[in-house]
Amino acid sequence: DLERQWWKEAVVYQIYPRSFNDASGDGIGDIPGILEKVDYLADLGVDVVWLNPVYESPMADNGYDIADYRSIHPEFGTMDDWERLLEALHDRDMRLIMDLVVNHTSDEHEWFVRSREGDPEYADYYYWRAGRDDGSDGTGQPPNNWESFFEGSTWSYDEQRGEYYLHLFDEKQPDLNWRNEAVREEVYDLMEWWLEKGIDGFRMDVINLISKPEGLPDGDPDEGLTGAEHFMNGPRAEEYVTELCERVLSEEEMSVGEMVGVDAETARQYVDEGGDGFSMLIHFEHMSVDTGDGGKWDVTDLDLLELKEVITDWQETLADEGWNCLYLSNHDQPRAVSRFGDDEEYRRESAKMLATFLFTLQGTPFVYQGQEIGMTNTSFETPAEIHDVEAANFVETALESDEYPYDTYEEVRPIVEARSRDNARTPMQWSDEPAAGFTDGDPWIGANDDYEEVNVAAARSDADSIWHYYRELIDLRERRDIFVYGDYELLLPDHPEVFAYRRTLESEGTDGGASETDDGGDREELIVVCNFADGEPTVDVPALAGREADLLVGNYGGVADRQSGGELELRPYEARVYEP
Ligand code: ISL
Repeated sequence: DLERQWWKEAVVYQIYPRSFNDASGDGIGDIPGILEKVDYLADLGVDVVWLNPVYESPMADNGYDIADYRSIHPEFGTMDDWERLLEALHDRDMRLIMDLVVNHTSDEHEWFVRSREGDPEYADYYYWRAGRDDGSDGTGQPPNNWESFFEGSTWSYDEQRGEYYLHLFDEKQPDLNWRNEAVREEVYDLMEWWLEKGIDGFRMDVINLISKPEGLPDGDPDEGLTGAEHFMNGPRAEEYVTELCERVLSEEEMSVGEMVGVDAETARQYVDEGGDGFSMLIHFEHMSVDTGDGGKWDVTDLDLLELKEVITDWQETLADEGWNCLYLSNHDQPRAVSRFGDDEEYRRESAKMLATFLFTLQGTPFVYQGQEIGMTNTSFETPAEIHDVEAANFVETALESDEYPYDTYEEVRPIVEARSRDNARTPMQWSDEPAAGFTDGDPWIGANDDYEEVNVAAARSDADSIWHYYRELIDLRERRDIFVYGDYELLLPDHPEVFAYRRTLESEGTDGGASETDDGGDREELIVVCNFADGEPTVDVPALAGREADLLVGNYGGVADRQSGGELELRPYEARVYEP
C-alpha cells in the first residue's frame, strides 16, 4: 500500500515571478505582485506554490545564476515582501517550495569572485583546469571536449586566474565542485537557513549533474550532448543526493529533484519518502516525444505511442517505490496546448483534454502559470525579440557554424517558435487591458497577441472555460483518493490517437461510489479516455464492454451521463472520465 503524504495529494502551481504580476510598474513581475494574487491561487484551489528563483542574481539566466543564496533580488522586492508572501500562503493553507540552484552559482557570487582570485579558502569551490596543449598564448585548448547545454564548450578561460573553469550551462554559471566537502556544507547550511524560515520544501535544479568523474575525461562526440555520459548521473550523484536528503530534509518536506537524462529505473535510486531521497523527480522523457535524434531543436510531430510508452513506464516503475511528478508545461517548455493540442480551432477542447490527462495519472500534478487559461506559444519575428539565453545561443550557433544546416533566420524561425523557452515566459494574461494587465509599465517581454481573448478575467466569467475545468479537476482530485493513489493500467496500447487507461483503488473502508470486492473491501475504478488528435474516432474500450458507467467529467457537452458498453464516438480532442 502506498504511504499517504501531503505532497502526494497536493496540486502544485508554478510561478515564474518575472512574468506573473508586476506591482511596482517597472515591467518586471515581483513578489508584491504575487501577493496581490494569492486569493486568485486560493480560488483556483491549488495547494503548493513553486516559486522560480528570486535570489540576488545578475539575471544571465533569469535567476538560475544565483549571486547570493540568502537574499531577494531587488527587482522582485525585499525579504520582508517574501516573508509576507510566505505568511499569506500559509494563512490560506497553501505551502511554498523554493527553487534552489546548487549545481552552479553565478560568476558574480562571492565564492566565485574569491575562487578566481585564488583565495585558498575558495580556490577549490569550482572546477579549474589548465588548458590542453598550452600554446604560446598561454591559453591553449579547453581541458576536455564537453558541450554546454547552452551551446559551445563547457569551459571558459579566466584571465585573472589563468585557468579554465567548467560551466555546463552559460559561462556566467560556473559549476560548483561537489567533491569539496566545504561546498556541500555550504549548501546544507543555506538549505537549513531557508527551512528555518518556514518553507515547505525545495525544487532542486539539475541536481543529477552535480557529480563529475575524476579526471574529467573526454566524452563520446557521437552521442548527443558531448560529455553527458560523464556528467549526467555521475559517479557520486546518488551519494550526494542521499547525503543532502539525510542531512537537511525529512519526509515532512516536499523535495522535487529536477533531473536531466534520467529514466524511470534510474529514478528509483533517487526517490525515497523515508528521508534519504527526494519526494519526486522532474524528468524529461515525455518532453522528447516530439523531438528527433538531434535533440531539442529537432522538431517532429507528436508520437503518441511513444508518449504512452514513456508515461506507462514511469507510472509502472514508480508504482511501488517513489512517486511521479506530473507536468506538461513549465518555464523551460513551450506551451502544452500549442505543442500537444491545437492552439487554434480546438484550443479550449484540447487544453481541457490535456488537463484531464494531467489530473488523472498517478502522481502530483504541476500547473504552470497560464496553463489554467490555455495560454499559447508566441511568435518571434526577428532574433531581437528572443530573450531566452538558450534560444539566442542556438540561433547564433545555427546561423554562424556548420553544426546546423541553416543560413537565414527565416529558416530557424519555426524551430524557435516551436521550442523557445520564451513561449512560457510571456506575461501572465490577467485581462484585456494593455500588456494583458500584467503591468502598468512596459513589460520586459511582449505579451502574446491573443491576450484580449485569452485572459483570466474572461475565463473566470465564462462557466465553460478552461479555468473552470481546472477548478473542477482540482476539486475532484481533492475529494477522491482514487485520483491520487489509484493504480494505473494502460488500455488500448496500440491506438495511435487515443490514450486510455484505467485507475483502480482497493481499500478496506467505505468511500462513496465504490463497489464491493470478493473479500468485502471496496474497489473503485476509473476509465480515462483522451483523444490526442482532431479526428472523430470510434473506439471500443474493452474495459467498459458489457458494463454501465457514470460520466464523472468530460470536456464536451452533450454526452450521456451514463454510458452502456465499450463503444465510444469521440470528437476532436475529446476527453472523458468514466466510473463503472
Ligand atoms: O529545458 C531544457 C532542455 O530543453 C533546458 O533548457 C534546461 O536548461 C534544462 O532542462 C535544465 O533546466 C534548469 O536548469 C537551467 C535553467 O536554465 C532552467 O531554467 C532550469 O529549469 C540552468 O540552471
